[in-house]
Amino acid sequence: RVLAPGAVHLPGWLTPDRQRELVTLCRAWASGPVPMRAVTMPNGGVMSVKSVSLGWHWLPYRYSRTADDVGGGAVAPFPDVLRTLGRDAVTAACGPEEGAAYEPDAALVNYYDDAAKMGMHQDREERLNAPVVSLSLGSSCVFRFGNTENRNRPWQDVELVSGDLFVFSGPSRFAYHGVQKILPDTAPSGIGFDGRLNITLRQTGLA
Ligand code: MD3
Ligand code: FE
Repeated sequence: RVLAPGAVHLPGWLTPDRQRELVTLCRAWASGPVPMRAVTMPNGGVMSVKSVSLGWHWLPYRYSRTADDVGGGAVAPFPDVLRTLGRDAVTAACGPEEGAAYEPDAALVNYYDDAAKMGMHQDREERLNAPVVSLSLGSSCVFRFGNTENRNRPWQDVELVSGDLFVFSGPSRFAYHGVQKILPDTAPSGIGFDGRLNITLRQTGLA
């Protein structure tokens, strides 16, 4: 379950009930003040993943309080349910002291259809090295966990399944990572949507 120091995978951490509850919440967040949309990168490329942010609006290489690429409206506040879930997740993966200290203030909800992928990247927009919490819902994927030096080998490919928790902290916080492929028809029955959702929680260090 420990892929590398600070990279902890807890399969099936979310109960089926909790998974369905989060899917319902994602549905509401996806139609909030900032609609779920594909982000356009500075080079003009459009991501195949669709995303919506809570707390802070993620754009390539920065966070803002307003959705500057989609009308400039205010971003929905970071919900208490995710603050509690984040602390429970970090407690489960890292222990109670780290869990109690965790103050996530941004959530990024990513939606993958069966063709979507995410290239190898680092998450460096945050000013702190607090843990990143990742929760997977729906179809499974092949997640590629790389090294902290570059986007090349060595890496480890891990299947992330609906209900899995992954926490990235300490020496793994700035590792390169990506989603290689979605595995069609792997969602648990009754999940209520097609494709894959991933919720990441972050502590930005911004005020
Ligand atoms: C490892 N999302 O939103 S979650 C992202 O499944 C992102 O949607 C992927 O990468 C997804 O930036 C992977 C797992 C993840 C998230 C953040 C990390 C792994 C990480 C930060 C540091 C190291
Ligand atoms: Fe990432």
